[in-house]
Amino acid sequence: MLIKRPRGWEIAEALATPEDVFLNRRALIKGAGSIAAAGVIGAALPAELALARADERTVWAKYYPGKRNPKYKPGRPITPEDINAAYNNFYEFGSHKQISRAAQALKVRPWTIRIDGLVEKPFILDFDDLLKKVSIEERLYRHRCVEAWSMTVPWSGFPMADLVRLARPLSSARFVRMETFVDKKVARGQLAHWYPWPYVEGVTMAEAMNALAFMVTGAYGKPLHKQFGAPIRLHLPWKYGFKSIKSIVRVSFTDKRPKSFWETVQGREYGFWANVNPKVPHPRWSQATERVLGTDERVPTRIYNGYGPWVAHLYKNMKGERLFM
Ligand SMILES: Nc1nc2c(c(=O)[nH]1)N[C@H]1C(S)=C(S)[C@@H](COP(=O)(O)O)O[C@H]1N2
Ligand SMILES: [Mo]
Repeated sequence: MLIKRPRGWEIAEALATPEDVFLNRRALIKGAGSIAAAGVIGAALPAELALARADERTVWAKYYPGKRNPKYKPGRPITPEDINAAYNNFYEFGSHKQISRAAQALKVRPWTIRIDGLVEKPFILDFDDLLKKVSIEERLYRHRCVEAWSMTVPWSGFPMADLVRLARPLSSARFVRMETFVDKKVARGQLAHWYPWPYVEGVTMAEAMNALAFMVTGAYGKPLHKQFGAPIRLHLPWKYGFKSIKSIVRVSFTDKRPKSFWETVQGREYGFWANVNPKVPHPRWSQATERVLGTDERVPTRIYNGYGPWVAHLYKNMKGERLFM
């Protein structure tokens, strides 16, 4: 019999509390009551069923798989699609990982993105048109959730810098603020009134223009699964996963630093920068190691999730900022 003893750098899984546990406890104390109504329980869904509507699949299928960009070598095996597609954070559909079935209620076509704020001229961007204006490529990226688990995904998409150029921001724009859809009828998790819907995230213009910042429209060689944030989500591989906002409907340019969803919920624990750093623990657990999704391995976490050569320069001379929360 093999008895596994944790080594020094291993942490008990229970120490990494899922983001909701603490909050639901708090909501209970506040007397919010019907949490069950918000937590839509869905069974895991086979990946091939993930695109429920035929038109959504066929119209976009021709863009995938994008040509693989060999610059981004993850150094780890790709997380199996069926595992990844059944283990998601998407609070709009419930505050647990098994939201894949519930997320199939999301209608992703037609889909529009409002571009506004400090731009030459605000406009509505239709997602089908957007796909025609960009060039889709595939990148293998590591993703590190703040809850200390990680995955490796073959995303398809295009650089965020291309979206910024299409938006034609004014020189006064300093930040990009993004929003997820709100539809309580579709996304039952949004009935949880103690969360500050819509989900909001933001980055600086320099971060948005960085080569790594990737607008994701596909995964595993197909149009994006709904549970991954279809039809378009962000991925910032050097930051904790919560920065990578899903199902984006609005992109605004602003001179004020946006306050993100998790910062609003719990500013002591989730900051604006949220760069990965194994040496800066979350107030309630260590960030030193991560559980690799689909394996029983724990591996050491790396600063900037191993993407320092691309991004560390962005944070030089930013003393006094909480860069790693
Ligand atoms: N709109 C929205 N975006 C979101 C989230 C969310 O709950 N809602 N969760 C974030 C978190 S915490 C993580 S780890 C990733 C998870 O992405 P995945 O489900 O594709 O693994 O999405 C991020 N983007
Ligand atoms: Mo996360």
